[in-house]
Amino acid sequence: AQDCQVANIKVKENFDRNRYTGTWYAVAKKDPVGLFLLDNVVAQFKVEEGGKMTATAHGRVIILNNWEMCANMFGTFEDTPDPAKFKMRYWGAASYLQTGYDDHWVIDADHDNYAIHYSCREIDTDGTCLDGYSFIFSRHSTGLRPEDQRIVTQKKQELCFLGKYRRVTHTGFCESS
Ligand code: AZE
Repeated sequence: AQDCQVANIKVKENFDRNRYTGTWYAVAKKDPVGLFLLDNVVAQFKVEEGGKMTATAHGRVIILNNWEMCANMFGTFEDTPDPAKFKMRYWGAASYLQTGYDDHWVIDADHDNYAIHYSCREIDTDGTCLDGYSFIFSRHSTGLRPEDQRIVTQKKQELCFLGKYRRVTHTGFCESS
């Protein structure tokens, strides 16, 4: 059951940032309002000496007047009392890319195959998410394993984002950078 209240969304219990490190391929995404990563999205998570989580990500974007490029992005994560909930400060390698400060919640992850990310940027007056985005990540560039699909569909529903995801294609567009 889900009431679509952002405050009631369940996140991964006992999230282990060390097991989350390494490469994650986005296989599906729900877009926020405005400019966003289009496809070829790959994220790389690290835990720094001292324990802080950081990440890099790239993805194809179209900015300004139809200028297609690969956005190389950086993120640093602030811890919160919940080990699976972070605040992410992010910025681009180039100044004309986006900067921001978003929630970054790990909804679920088995660490070895799939991960489900969620970020609500704006909560509506009724407590539901008015503007948010979400990534479904896989350790495998080929996509999710069939056995993980059911879990992911269930979680998409709990996030009240079911039917709002698009597949993220990987064409190699960002592989040279
Ligand atoms: C995320 C994985 C962890 C690191 C970062 C992520 C988010 C990046 C963006 C980038 C947007 C760029 C745009 C450029 C024009 C969650 C994928 C930094 C939201 C729109």
